[in-house]
Amino acid sequence: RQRVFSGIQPSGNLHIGNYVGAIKNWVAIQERYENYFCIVDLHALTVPQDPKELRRKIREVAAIYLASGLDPQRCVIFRQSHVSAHAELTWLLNCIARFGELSRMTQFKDKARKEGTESASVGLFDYPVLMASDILLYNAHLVPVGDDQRQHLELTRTLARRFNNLYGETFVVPEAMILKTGARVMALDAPNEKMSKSSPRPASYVAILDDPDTVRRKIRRAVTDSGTEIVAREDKPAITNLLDIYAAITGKTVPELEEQYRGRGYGEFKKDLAEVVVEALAPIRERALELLENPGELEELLEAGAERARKAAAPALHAARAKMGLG
Ligand code: AQP
Repeated sequence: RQRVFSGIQPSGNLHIGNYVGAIKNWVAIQERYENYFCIVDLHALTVPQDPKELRRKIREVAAIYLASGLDPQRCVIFRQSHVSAHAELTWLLNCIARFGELSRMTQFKDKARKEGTESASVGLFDYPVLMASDILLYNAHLVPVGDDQRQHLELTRTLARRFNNLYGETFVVPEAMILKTGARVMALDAPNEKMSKSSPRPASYVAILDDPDTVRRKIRRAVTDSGTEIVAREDKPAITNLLDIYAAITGKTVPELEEQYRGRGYGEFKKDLAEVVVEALAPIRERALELLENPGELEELLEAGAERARKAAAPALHAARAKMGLG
C-alpha cells in the first residue's frame, strides 16, 4: 500500500483552514493508504513558544486529530520530537541542501520579515529540510497539504532526487496531494492574507475549538466586498473566500452555491455559512474537549504511535547513513 505522511504544527489555534486544507482530507483518505499523521512539534520551535503552552497545544492537536475522525487503528498518530530519526535525517539532508534554495522559500521570507530577518532562528530557515526529513523517512508517496506547502514539497522532491543521484536510489520521490477547494483559506478580516493559526488577530480565523456563538460572530463580522452579488471573482476576494469555505465544508461546488444564492444578500449568505461551519465543527469540538479531560490516555496513544513510527522510520535513516559513509 502507498504511504501518506502529513502533519500540523502545534503552534496556535487550529482553524478551519487547517481543517479543510488538511485534516478533513486525511480522514477521507485514511482507508486507502498506510498513514502517518504527525504533530510537528519540532517545527513549532522555529518561532518562540512558551513551553507550558506548547505542551498543552500538542495534546490539543492530538485531540483534534482523533475528534475529527482519524482512527489510530488505521493511522500512526505521533509527535515528531519523540522519533529522533527526524532530527538525525535533517542533519544529513542539511549537508546536501543549498543555502540559495532555502533562501528562496517564501514562507521563510514572510515569517522572517515579521520577526526581522537578522533575528529569525536558524531553525526557521531550516524548516523545509526538517519537513523533507519527515516525509522521506517514511518513504511517503503522497503528501496531502494545503496550497501554501507546495513550494516546500517541491524542495522535498529536489532533495530526494539529489540524494538518490549522489548516493544511489534511496528515497521515494513524493507527490503533493492538493485539493481544488479549501486548499488556501484566507483570513476573514483580510482576504489577501492566508488564514494563519499564529495570527495575533483572533477575528482572522475560525478556530476548530471556537464555541458556536464565537463561530457565528466571527463569520457575521467577516469582511465582504463592495456590491451585492455572491460570486467568486478576482475583484471579490472576500466573497470568493467565503464561497470556497462553504464549498469545502459541504462538498457543493462554487457554481452550485452561486446559483443557490443568486439574488440573495450577503447577510443571509453569511448566516447560512455560519450554520454550516457550526454544524461541521460542533461535534469535533465536543469530542476533543472530552478527550482533553483525559490527558493520560492521549499521552499513551501518542507513545504507542511513536513506537510504531520509530520502527517505520529506522530503515530509511539507516540506509541514508550507510550510503553517506557513516555507520
Ligand atoms: N489557510 C489555509 N488554508 C488551507 N490549508 C492551510 N493549512 C494551513 N493554513 C491553511 C494547511 O494546514 C496544514 C498544517 O499547517 P502547518 O501547521 O504546517 O502550518 P502552516 O501552514 O504554517 O499553518 P498556519 O495555520 O499558517 O500556521 P502558522 O501560523 O503557525 O504558520 C498544512 O497542510 C497546511 O497546508
